[in-house]
Amino acid sequence: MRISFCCTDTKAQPWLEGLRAAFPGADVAVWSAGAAPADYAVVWAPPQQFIDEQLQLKGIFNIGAGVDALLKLRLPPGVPVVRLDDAGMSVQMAEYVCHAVIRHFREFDGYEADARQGKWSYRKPRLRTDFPVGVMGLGVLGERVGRALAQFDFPVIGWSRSAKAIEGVQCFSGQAGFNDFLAASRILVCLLPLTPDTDNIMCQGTLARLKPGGYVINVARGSHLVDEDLIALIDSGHLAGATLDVFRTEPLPAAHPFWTHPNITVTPHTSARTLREESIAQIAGKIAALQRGEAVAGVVDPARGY
Ligand code: NDP
Ligand code: OXD
Repeated sequence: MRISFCCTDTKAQPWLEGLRAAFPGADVAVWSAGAAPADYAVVWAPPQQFIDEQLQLKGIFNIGAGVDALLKLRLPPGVPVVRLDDAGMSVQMAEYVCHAVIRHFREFDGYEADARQGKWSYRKPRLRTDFPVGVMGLGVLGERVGRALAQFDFPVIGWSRSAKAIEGVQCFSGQAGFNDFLAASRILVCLLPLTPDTDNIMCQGTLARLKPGGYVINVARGSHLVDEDLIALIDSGHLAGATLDVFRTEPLPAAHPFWTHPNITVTPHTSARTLREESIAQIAGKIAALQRGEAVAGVVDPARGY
């Protein structure tokens, strides 16, 4: 068996060692142009040439949960594209989103600013019933985030393509449920995959429907959000601010207004990192299952785009 590793911006050696340990007899190598075609590809943002050279692939494993970049390539028909299915990301995402929600709700940003000035002053406690949190996308990550927020007694509302029943989360689905979902939300968390249906989904028309004093947390993809619309709605006072982890251009360009906006918190696409050991174990388990002719979880449907 031959496994080819082609991951942009990733230190290859530990991945190669992990995969070799899982498959001692296999030829596991970093791809170079013209190398022998592989049976399995382990990828992140590979060039089209890599895909074009793979004439006998049995599976393509993406070392992230989002496959939007991968699906832009011409992929061989019929070869399963498999994304990471949690692999340690959902707990990180729950930490990040709960932190952002609680920091905003409890005004810890304000207390941090006060402390920097040596100022001892209390703010009036706020009611969490006034801060319903809407989670767009109730998949592997969104469901975990919704459940975690419910543990802190926030009213949690969720929205997905298909109907769901999640304890502690009031679920809406499809286009028919979208406006009611938005109208019920004050804090909006985006955990959707980036597809033609979800591109630019957070724009003036949708963000303006959030309850007054709304707050946006984008941890999915930068292209879900229309940057200028967010800034205009914050500056007009309809939205209180945003915590953003993902951007249309990454790294976020130095001159981008998000960096300096007082009500926007920026983090460098770090809300849920790929954890190498857990990911290698998951991918190796799935390669072994495919070799045995078994089905695996996390196979992407190219028609849906996720
Ligand atoms: P899943 O595929 O498990 O979940 C996607 C969810 O979105 C599902 O609930 C799905 O609905 C819903 N959805 C998809 N399209 C629509 C639509 N048109 N309308 C309404 N709901 C829709 O993905 P994950 O939870 O694993 O990951 C979500 C995204 O998070 C990834 O695609 C990636 O972009 C991003 N991500 C970001 C990271 C970061 O560090 N910032 C790290 C990891 C992931 P249904 O359940 O009905 O199919
Ligand atoms: C992912 C990501 O999709 O890191 O896994 O954004």
